[in-house]
Amino acid sequence: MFIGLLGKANVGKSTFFSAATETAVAIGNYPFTTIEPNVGVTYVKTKCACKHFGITHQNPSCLDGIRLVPVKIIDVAGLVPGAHEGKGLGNRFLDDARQADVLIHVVDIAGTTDIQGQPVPPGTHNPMEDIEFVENEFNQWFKQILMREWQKLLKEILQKTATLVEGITRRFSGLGIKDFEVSDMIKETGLVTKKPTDWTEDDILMFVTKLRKKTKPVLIAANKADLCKDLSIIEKIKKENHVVTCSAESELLLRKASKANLIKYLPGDSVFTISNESVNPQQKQALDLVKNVLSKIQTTGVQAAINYAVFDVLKFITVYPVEDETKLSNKDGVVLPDARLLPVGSTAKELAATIHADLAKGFLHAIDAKTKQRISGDHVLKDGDVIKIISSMSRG
Ligand SMILES: Nc1nc2c(ncn2[C@@H]2O[C@H](COP(=O)(O)OP(=O)(O)OP(=O)(O)O)[C@@H](O)[C@H]2O)c(=O)[nH]1
Ligand SMILES: [Mg+2]
Repeated sequence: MFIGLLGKANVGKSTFFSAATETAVAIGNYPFTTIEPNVGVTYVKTKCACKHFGITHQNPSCLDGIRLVPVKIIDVAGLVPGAHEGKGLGNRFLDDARQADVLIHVVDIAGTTDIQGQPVPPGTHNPMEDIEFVENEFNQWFKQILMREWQKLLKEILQKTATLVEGITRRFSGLGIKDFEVSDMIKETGLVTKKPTDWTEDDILMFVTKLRKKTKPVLIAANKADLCKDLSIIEKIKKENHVVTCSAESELLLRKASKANLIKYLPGDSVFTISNESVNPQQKQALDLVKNVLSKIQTTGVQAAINYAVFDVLKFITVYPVEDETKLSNKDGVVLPDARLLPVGSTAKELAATIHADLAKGFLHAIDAKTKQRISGDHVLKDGDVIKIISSMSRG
């Protein structure tokens, strides 16, 4: 599970990253503050399985029944139009984010930066232009991967050393794209009836655009919403995209204040309380500003975006492997020690494989701790399942 941040230069990607991971990174109101990628860990929030059993347990990942599950996140260099031709920092950002399962496209919804990422007065720039050009750069990057190898690929097909599906899949293997996804897309686009030698450049662009949308889904984080005078633009974007309204800067401030024990705040909450008498007037003023932002957009949207990307866009589920289905624990007696994010449709055997290859190899059956029923390897798991794997081979 891997989230990539994507977007125009100077829109707040690193601010989002810093808030989400609680790590300090370079942030600046000018384009190309970030050059080398920042990699970190953030958490999705979900209901812990302890709720189902009505138990309490000591686990730093479970806060009053809310489970925090770690997810890797990467912040990369920003984009400007023409990145695929080398403008700005070029499209190295995509090389850095190519393994991402889902992308959060950070957009300056308040229009405070021009198309090159230079600061301008709020409302001066139309964010719709940014959404369009960033998507276009993303598509062009996909297209280049295929175009630069197209003649070689045609030769392989002619010499029967590879099929069309094999040839395309190999070119996209660095992006984690599977052969069935390529094959499905060739059918879906109708290109299955056209000889590869007859595919035009437009056919290739159409094909990769659809493949990109399917394999690298995007959630738009409508950021800098605190500066946005007319939030109705978000409703328009929602008609064709997954969108979450955000103020990464507000989240960063709340997380820092919470870390400094000035406030009580849980990421994703719509309220916070000042818990420390020693808050100085400047801090109080900053916190009051954030309070105003929350009254306008409910939550800062950072936690909501991470959850939405994993659970709504990717449709992942959370499953709890245990070694003792009665005590719901591992061998050391730790209750619900582990929570795993899996694609919807994952089976008990696939869960075993995420723990250890040997567990899957020697898989005999599994036990659903909620129902105490024995389940087979191809049993499809549900969100919140607590599972014990029985295998003839132990892990490691
Ligand atoms: N008002 C407001 N400002 C924000 C928000 N998020 C980021 N900023 C500001 O926007 C500027 C750019 O932030 P960065 O996080 O460096 O942006 P970036 O997209 O990583 O920029 P590059 O690395 O240059 O592409 C900084 O001045 C941030 O303080 C927000 O939600 N609201
Ligand atoms: Mg940055």
